[in-house]
Amino acid sequence: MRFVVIGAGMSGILAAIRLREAGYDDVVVYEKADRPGGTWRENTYPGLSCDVPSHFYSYSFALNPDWSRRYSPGAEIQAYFTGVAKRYGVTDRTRFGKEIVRCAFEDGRWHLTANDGATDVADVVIAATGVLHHPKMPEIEGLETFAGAAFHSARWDHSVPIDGRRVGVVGTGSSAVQIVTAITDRVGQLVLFQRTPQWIMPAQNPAYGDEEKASFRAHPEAMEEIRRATAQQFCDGFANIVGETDSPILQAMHDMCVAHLESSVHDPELREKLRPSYRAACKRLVIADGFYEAIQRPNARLVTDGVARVEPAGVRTKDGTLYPLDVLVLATGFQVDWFVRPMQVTGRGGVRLDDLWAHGATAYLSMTVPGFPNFFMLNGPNGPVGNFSLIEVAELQFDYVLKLVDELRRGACRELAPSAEAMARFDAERREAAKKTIWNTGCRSWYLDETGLPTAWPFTFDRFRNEMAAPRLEDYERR
Ligand code: N01
Repeated sequence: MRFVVIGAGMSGILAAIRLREAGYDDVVVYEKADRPGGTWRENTYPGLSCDVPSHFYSYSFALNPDWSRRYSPGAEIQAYFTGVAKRYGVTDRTRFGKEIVRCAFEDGRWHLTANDGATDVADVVIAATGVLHHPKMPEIEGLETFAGAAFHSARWDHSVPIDGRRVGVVGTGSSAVQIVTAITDRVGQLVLFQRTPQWIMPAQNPAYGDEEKASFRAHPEAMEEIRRATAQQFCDGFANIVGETDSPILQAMHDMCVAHLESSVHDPELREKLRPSYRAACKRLVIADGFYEAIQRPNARLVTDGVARVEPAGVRTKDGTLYPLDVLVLATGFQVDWFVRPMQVTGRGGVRLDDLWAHGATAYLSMTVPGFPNFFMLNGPNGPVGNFSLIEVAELQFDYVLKLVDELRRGACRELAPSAEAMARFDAERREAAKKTIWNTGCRSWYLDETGLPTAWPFTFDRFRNEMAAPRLEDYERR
């Protein structure tokens, strides 16, 4: 069987490694950029790090004794992925600079076309195209008229000097919080345009010393134990209780965020501007240290009046004030509902995935779609994306995919896709459960679809683990 993996980010690297381990030799990876790394290649903004502890945000088979901190910086994470890809031979099997733009199921196989016209044929496609990938540019009048430099947080322009200059940041998500924390003491003036305040959970981020690293190297089981214990903490402390909005744990989390705000911000007026009116963890919880200190520096200003438009000189807010700026950073998030798109995917009978997803992307157990045989998505729609290690999610998903693929290998069938009935049942249950989650308690966030319903895995993480342990073959149409 020939496999094509689309994307050489975290989950594409994983898929390529695991396929080889499972004895599948005909595996090729397509990557549109010139290097692996996915989101960690694209995001290079100052202050970038991962809010999942590094020993948990690592592949289970490639633990890293050299992580510098509990939450290591983005460049280190990118170097980790590049290193793993090289060490496991994924880089050699990747065709860089080739974006797959079309993927069509015809005559029982997948026919792929790249942006340069190159074609390929595969029996199985693993779409590892990422979630937080396509920048979402805000629709702000006059943005193109700005005389200074304006760029999205995921497209940081390092040729633009920021030291001593007037820098505006739009947004208050994880990206903006990290950027503001990192640059406020460097810039001349920092203006943060906040549409909605965020709850911020404090994070202790100690460095690992040389002795600790040496000990990790000598005793890898210590890293395994950290990974196991952190996973358990994340499950008990959040991923297992997203559907229990009256959980005392969620209340304790809320109280911690309130205490963080109240003990950190001294000016009562600023404090109230920074105080959200919704519950902690309704939006994706920001886990960070230093933001409140940064925003209280004399050269920082929090603006809550709402952006009216951008002018050549800066940003004008709805109250008529002009904030003159040299640089404008748009930390405005991602097109989280695109998944494999803009790639054109057509399944059996020429059905377009775009049409199927016209009112929101869905997938059976977040990986497969009826009518799209042998097409598996990692970190696809409706998966557990909230405050958890997506590596753990992708590893569990891939173990499941391998079990399905083994059905093909042993000749039980040639085509495998979920039944329409299984998809409908899963989706109905997911929708019902989504209404009862913490994400549905009165805030706007990237977790919500266009109707306002949370799209992420609404059940416990334990249930996800159980589902991934063994496919229910009766839910698949096998031909
Ligand atoms: O994006 P976001 P992000 N005018 O979508 C505002 C992961 N991540 O890049 O809240 C004004 O969270 C928008 O306002 P509002 C993590 O999963 C992780 O920060 O909608 N404002 C919001 O404040 C994270 O959740 C890490 O009212 C506008 C912000 O822009 C995800 O990536 C680090 C606007 C967008 O926030 C995305 O985070 C970074 C407009 N027109 C990212 N449009 C860590 O591991 C949007 N906004 C720490």
